Amino acid sequence: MARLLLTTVVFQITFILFTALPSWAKTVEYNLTIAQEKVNITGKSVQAMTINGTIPGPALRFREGDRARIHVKNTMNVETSIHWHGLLVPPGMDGVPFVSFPPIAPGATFTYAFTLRQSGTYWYHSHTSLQEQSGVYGGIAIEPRGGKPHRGKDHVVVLSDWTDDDPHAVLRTLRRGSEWFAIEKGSGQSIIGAARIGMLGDYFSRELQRMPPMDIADVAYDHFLANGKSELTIPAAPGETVRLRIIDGSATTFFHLTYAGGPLTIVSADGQDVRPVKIERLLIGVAETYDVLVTVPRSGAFELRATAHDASAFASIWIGSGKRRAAPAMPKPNLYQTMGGLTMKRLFALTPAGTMGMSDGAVEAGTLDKPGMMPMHGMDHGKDSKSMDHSGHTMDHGSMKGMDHKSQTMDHGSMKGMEHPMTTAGQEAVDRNGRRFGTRFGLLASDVSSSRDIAADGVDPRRPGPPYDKLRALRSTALPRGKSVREIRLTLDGDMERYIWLLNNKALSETDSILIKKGEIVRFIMINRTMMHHPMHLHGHFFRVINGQGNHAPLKHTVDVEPMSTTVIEFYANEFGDWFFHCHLLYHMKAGMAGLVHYDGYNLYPELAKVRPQLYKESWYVWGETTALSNMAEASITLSDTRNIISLMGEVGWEEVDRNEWEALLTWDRYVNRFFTYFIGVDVFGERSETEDTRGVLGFTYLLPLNIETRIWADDDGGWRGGLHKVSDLTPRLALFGEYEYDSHEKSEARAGLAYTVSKSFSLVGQWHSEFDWGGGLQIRF
Ligand SMILES: [Cu+2]
Repeated sequence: MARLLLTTVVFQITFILFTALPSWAKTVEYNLTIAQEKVNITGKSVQAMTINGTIPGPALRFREGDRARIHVKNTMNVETSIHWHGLLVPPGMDGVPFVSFPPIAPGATFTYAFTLRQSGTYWYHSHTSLQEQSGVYGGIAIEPRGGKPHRGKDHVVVLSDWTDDDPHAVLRTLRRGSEWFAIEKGSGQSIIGAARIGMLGDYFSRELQRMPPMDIADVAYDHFLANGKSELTIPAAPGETVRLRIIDGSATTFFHLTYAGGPLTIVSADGQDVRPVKIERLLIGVAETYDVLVTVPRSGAFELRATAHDASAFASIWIGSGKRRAAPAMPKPNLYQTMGGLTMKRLFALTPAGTMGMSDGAVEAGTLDKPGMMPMHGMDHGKDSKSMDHSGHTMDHGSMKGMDHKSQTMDHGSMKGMEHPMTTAGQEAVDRNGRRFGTRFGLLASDVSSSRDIAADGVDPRRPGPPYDKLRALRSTALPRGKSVREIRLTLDGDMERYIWLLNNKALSETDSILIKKGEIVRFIMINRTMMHHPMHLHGHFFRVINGQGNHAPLKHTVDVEPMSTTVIEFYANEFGDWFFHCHLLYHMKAGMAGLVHYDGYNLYPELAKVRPQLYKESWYVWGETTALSNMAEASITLSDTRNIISLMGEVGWEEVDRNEWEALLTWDRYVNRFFTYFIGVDVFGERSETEDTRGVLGFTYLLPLNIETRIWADDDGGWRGGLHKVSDLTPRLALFGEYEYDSHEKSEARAGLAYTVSKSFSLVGQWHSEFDWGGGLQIRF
């Protein structure tokens, strides 16, 4: 009773503080105007989106306790929004279209008003479509109440990634499964590339396990930026220590930070002070912020280098002036690294949408509790395989045994199967600019993934994972006792080739809300079953990251869930409302890796309720290709969303046959997972202008070990067809392909050939066909 009374009193005081506007609190106003305009970042003028005419927008400065009034004016011809990333605001001020409010219409102005309940480094960005990639982001710095102001001695540094391409074109390129970005940034994997560094065994082991080639970043960028520039200078005198408020405002890029003048001292993470910790290499995830102290040891300009996670390029922040001293270069990631041995179970493990051979049965919190890439030996025994509850997600077992230590073990040393020779010799130069390989046509010119200076992520200390185990909150972050605990298990799933990204195997469009109740402790157990990092962000809350620091677990708003690992977070549910929860890789979020956290009993005002369904709208993507050869021609067009793939394919051949033979196939596939789809369709074929037959077909596709695609169908004439298809990359640009098809009505058909990728849209193709003989020509993709 006494505790209850005390709690009430504390809440009352807090309430008064935040609502009564004490005399020292002031109102701080900003006007932000979002506009479409041309910018020139790479030497080429392209359409972008700016805030008050710049990218990034202005850094907003406040003091804790201030009242913010921010007028956001939309001068564009599309809707927009601004979300205050990491700020504790009322649900209506959070700025997520259809979740917190209806979007800001073209020509409209929306005024955000909220009291700053916190201090620290945060940022803001558009939460509409892909606008963040176009430039709609900026930094926020909030001085602590009563504390000494940092102003003048601190610098907001917003890191970001830049592409001259329209972000929608970027996403379409990803959705069609194009390997172009990998070629452009040099991360394409190939048989000859693997052989070059003696990792053919790993290459085929991966193929055998039906895994796609791993990559660390999805998109090839033109530039990486610090406050909108690839080189930034921060003044500092010799011996001076400066505080950098580093914000990763990228759409998809993690950065490794290295400093020429010694270690970095982390003093704050995601705006929350932590016990100062010195670190040589800091991996900052998308949407995270770190305040770091750097000292200029003597006269000169010392480089703080922000190298993109895939080591494709970097941005430089020069601290001080005079002679330039470069920061240590990052080795490239070893992408050929596979994990663990082969078992029959792993060969055929059917994961719902995972790119890895981990079955649902093996998904137990704890079995994967190692950060970074880990051997998968532990995943094979699907002992006590409870099938996952896909419907409700909620698991109300108050038993939390083992929770507090399982996810703490960060045993980087014990990773078997990772001891591949790693050459440390000859650091190969990394350019400051991205995309260096799009125009290099040498056989292996673009193959830096098999360069000499490579290191395994999270295992080699030169490429560390995020520093979470070292973060310790200054004050206890223990949650109130005696509350009921709700455990919510979330698998992070994806299909790299179709580029769909899911939570609990569902895209946002397919989900119900994640239901929680005010006053309970909510624990998210996030199990990443993909080979990519996912920086998961919960709006409206800080959560504790269970990291081995007990009561001093750090508070964060965004946490990287590393490939094939589990991360546990927990928070006291005390921010009544609806809040977005999603992967902060922009294209992952857009592709479906998001959910809505709903407080039981929270009601929407009618205007918002009316537009809420738009949150769940699916996007369709369309692409096509046509191949014109000397002996035959082919064309296809594909229309697809998360679960549907509608495609029309046609081919016609004229060599070695008396009359032109043609076939057209229209199919509608339902995607179940990366390994299995089923379809219905119509197959029409004939000679010249005559149709020989039209058959209805019903069938499925299945992915075999070695990534061999099979397709089997039955037709309404009582026959069937079965085919095998395989593509192997000899070099990143040169692919060998083969196909064999058996048809019960007629003879079988086979083809094989080589395709050389010239650019994003063109390939040279030479192929042999069992009916139409040899031919060569061009493929065009659109
Ligand atoms: Cu993601």
